[in-house]
Amino acid sequence: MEQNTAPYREHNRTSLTKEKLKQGFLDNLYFIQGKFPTLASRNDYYLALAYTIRDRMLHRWISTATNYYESGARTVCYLSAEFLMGPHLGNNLVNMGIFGMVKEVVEELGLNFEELLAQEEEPGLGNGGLGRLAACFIDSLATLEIPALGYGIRYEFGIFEQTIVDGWQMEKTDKWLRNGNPWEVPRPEWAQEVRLGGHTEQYTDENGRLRVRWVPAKIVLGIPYDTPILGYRTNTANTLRLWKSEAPESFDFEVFNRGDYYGAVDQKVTSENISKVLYPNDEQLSGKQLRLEQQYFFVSCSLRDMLRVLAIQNIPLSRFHEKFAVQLNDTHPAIAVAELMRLLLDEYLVDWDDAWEITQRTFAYTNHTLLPEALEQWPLPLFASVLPRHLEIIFEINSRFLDEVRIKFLGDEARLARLSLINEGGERYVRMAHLACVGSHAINGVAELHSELLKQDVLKDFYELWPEKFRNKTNGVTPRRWMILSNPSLASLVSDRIGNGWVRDLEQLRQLEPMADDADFRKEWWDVKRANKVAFAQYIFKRTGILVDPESMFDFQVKRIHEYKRQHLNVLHIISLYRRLKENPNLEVPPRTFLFGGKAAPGYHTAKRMIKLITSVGEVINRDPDIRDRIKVVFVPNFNVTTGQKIYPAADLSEQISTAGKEASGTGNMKFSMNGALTIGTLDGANVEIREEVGAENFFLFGLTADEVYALRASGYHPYDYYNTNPHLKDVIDLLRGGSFSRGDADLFRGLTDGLLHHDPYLLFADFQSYVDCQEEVSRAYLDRDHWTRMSILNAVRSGKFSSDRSIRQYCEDIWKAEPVPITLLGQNEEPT
Ligand code: B1N
Repeated sequence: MEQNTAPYREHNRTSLTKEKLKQGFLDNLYFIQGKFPTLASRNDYYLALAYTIRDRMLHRWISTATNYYESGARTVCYLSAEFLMGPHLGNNLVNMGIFGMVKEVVEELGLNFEELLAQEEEPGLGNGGLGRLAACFIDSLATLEIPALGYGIRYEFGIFEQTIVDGWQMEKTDKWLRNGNPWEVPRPEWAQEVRLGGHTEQYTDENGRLRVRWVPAKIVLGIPYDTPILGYRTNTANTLRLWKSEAPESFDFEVFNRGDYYGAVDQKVTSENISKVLYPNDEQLSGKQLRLEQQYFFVSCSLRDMLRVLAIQNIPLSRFHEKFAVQLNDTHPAIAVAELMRLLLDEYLVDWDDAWEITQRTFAYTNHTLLPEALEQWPLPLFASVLPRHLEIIFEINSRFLDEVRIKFLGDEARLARLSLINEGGERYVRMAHLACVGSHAINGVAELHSELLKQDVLKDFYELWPEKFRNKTNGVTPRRWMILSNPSLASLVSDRIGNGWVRDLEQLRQLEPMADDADFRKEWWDVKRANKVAFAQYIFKRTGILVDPESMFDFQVKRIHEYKRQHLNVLHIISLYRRLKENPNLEVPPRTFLFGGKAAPGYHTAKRMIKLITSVGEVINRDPDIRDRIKVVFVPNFNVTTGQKIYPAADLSEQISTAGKEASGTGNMKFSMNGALTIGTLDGANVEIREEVGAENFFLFGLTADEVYALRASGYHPYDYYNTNPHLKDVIDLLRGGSFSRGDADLFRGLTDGLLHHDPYLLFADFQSYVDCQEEVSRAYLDRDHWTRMSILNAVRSGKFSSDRSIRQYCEDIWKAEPVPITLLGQNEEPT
């Protein structure tokens, strides 16, 4: 068929003049929504606008696909069980460079642009940092013009919506698809079949070779749903491909003909369950069969999809690893190692050694956590019942692997047991991190400290075996969403001075360093922050009914609620400050608003009680007439990408106070710093590198180091001694224990306080005094507005390292060996042939 798509470029639905945009918008309202302005709802308008923008993305998307097809380029496949994308509309406008124009168009039509943007339900297909990292990475891949696909699951219900009732977290299902999703295109023609359960059989093939056949108990279909991912002001539009599970037929005719109508429908329901809901556990393994099925489901669909592409491009199977670089985002997709082996061995009849070489050269693995409770292991019986053939393959991989270890470490039986893919201590488990390590050519942590600790601790034995596999790739975040889109006033202040080259090359922000000494610039900087705080204060009032003073310091801790992140340490300091203010009203401290946000896993009772602790302390302090104009405590409900976009620009202080050695990297810390917040933090995760970049004098450091934490634990940690010897700490704990923050109910926080007094696994008591002292330093610093603003500017302009563009460049050079493929738009210049 005719290849020339040039005529589409000036089409009503693609042209970028304001007139054509308006016309396109009204056409879409009429022809897609079936509405006329008199009857249209806000959602109709949002959808009409979204389709108008999507129409204008399609030419890049189709051109990108054509270019990749014709160049046969090496492609990065990012496999992730989570993609926390956030709303698409605003981001697409920014990346196309038409944000301002579209705003004008919408306003000229008499509509409220902000309202339409706010109408989009964010696709919350992730828990926290790991899922959001995947989203930042696919943004950077497109911006750097790297051929790439994100592969994941199209959960029908994303991360639950949090409401706060009587101070407690309540969960509501996230029905993000209820009003339709204009950004995705289903591709049923590329559906894949996935087998599950059943058993294996041996048979002899026509050449007399013994082979294995998997006889599954059920088959489900994976339907790909594609979403275009634009680069920032490039022609590239890559693809996020998410799989939805369906039953192969709407009726199982065999069952139906037996008269079992309900049984047939039942099978349909079970199949659809696989992609139904995101597991809301962050850093906690669930061990549920459905979770393993989800992981295998999307991995199998994705690998088969790659094989499909290989076939249509006529690339021989032996070059699979040259065509594709597949990144495993933590162990959630690690079953891919066994699945690619199975596909090659059983379905393509490749020899073991060749299959293994292809597999190892294809995969690379990113570890995201040192927490033992997050390391995925599957009980053997469960694994065997879902993936019987994969278990056999894993046993074979293990047996060959352990032979290699035996040669290298002759007679070291303990080491063999530690390295084995099977945990044999008591109940037997498949260790997914070990499978990922063995099946990959590169293994990386997500911040320098984390990568070092991996080598010393969790993956020590693998490091000693294969030191050459280990890398560090410090995380990053995309400045498109986290600066331009969320903080437009700061972005234009910056661009007014140094142009907009910084958006693709964040290190250019350093050109602004001298401006920290310019009083006029500092005033403008402060005014931007102040306006963002006013806007956020209004948002808080609308959401919680709490009035906060934009003059006060906005001190944020937003992230998943977890003991290791120590939101309760923050609360202990608040109580200590409250006490001191009651005792000494003349204490010279600046007014401060302590803000918290984050979700607790629904089954994590301690985390839920930490939320109740925050809201309870807030209730007392916010009502106390002596104090409420000096400090306030606010829990911002339902922290997600959308609320994050309002929070980071409004922050003065960023709380990054995890126990050293526990937070792999953190990425919120980077978003705060980029937006001019100062950090109070421990030497943990990427905090270490943030402090290095912004300068120790512009960072509030406290607490034990990872080495000191380790040594203290080894020498015996006795939290009770801190309570007995530190009267301030004792007062704080006693207030909690006495019921001062629970309307006299001494039991409400008993579990929390007893846990701290007797175990305190995250060393709050050991770090308490250092934290309180450091907070005093923060307060003093805030009183000197000029100096604070200087530090704020230096934080932002020295955060260039933390662009995800830098992370992705390093992955491309060091792990993926992937090169940019600039996209020629079809119908422009010469036609690709
Ligand atoms: O990954 C982020 C890091 O910045 C954070 O420090 C780290 O905590 C986070 C099981 C996880 N690690 N592990 C998870 C998420 C969901 C799940 O089911 C584990 N998340 C992290 C990005 O590197």
